[in-house]
Amino acid sequence: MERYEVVSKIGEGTYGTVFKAKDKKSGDIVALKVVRLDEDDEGIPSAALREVCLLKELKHRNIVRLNDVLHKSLKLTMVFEYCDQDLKKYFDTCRGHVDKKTVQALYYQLLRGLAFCHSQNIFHRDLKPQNILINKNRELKLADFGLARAFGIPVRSFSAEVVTLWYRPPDVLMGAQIYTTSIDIWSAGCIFAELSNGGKPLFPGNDVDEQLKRIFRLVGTPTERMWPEMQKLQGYKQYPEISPVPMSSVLPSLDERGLDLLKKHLVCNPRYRITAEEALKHPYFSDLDPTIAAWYT
Ligand code: Z3R
Repeated sequence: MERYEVVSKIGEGTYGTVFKAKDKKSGDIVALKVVRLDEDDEGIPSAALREVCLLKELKHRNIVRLNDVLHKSLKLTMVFEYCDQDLKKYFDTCRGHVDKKTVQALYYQLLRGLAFCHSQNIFHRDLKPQNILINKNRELKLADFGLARAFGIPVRSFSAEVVTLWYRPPDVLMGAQIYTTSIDIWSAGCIFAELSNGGKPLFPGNDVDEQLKRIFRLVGTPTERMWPEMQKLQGYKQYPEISPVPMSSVLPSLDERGLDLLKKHLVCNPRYRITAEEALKHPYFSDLDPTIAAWYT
């Protein structure tokens, strides 16, 4: 740790505190994520440590680089590349409007990062604007990938902050235990809608019940025919039958292609949600900025 000089505290994440720091050896600015382990625990479970170390190999332009993992006494420190801001802060600075081309460029990068992780069988499970980072060159990077597998998703963050439900799919809200890449696709769809609405969240629920009601008010209550496994979920409850409303009623600035792409994310039955690979090929991206397309050639 002597190698890093803390510059400032960035914030409290789900698993630990994030600091901006300077690498004294290279002069580089980095982000340190410090996970403090419980005094009464034995230390870091070896499975968690192994998982985190595996993430060092997850190298992609749209994934925040994990350069190093340091484990000393009761602290686990992850050394990440530094990015200037997260998507939440970005929304605060853009005062309710993100232009169409920026929405497209950012969402394309988000899907690229997601497709890469999913191809490696790594899920995020807790994708939200606070763990989506943007650097000076308008490059988008996903943070905290794979950490849910290492540490689990807590109900409260370590700093007692309530974990948000806004980006959770209906299957997870109803207690589904089988996790697949489709979880991240639902969350990504919510973020795509939020980007298109200049930072206004799509489903800002305060508890599980309100969260599900907000979802069904837009996409309609799923029927048994659409999602036969729903009633077997441990948290299943019957909700009033509501018909879907057109997505355009809540997303006035998204064009037809964008609305079609979003609709393919927000499917209650996880089996029928679009994949990140498929989403990247959707006609919504047919007029993507060639500079961004060229990053991947
Ligand atoms: C790695 C993991 C989590 C985070 C990293 C890097 N950088 C973060 S969060 C960050 C957040 C801001 S600036 C950098 S903020 O000031 O926009 N909240």
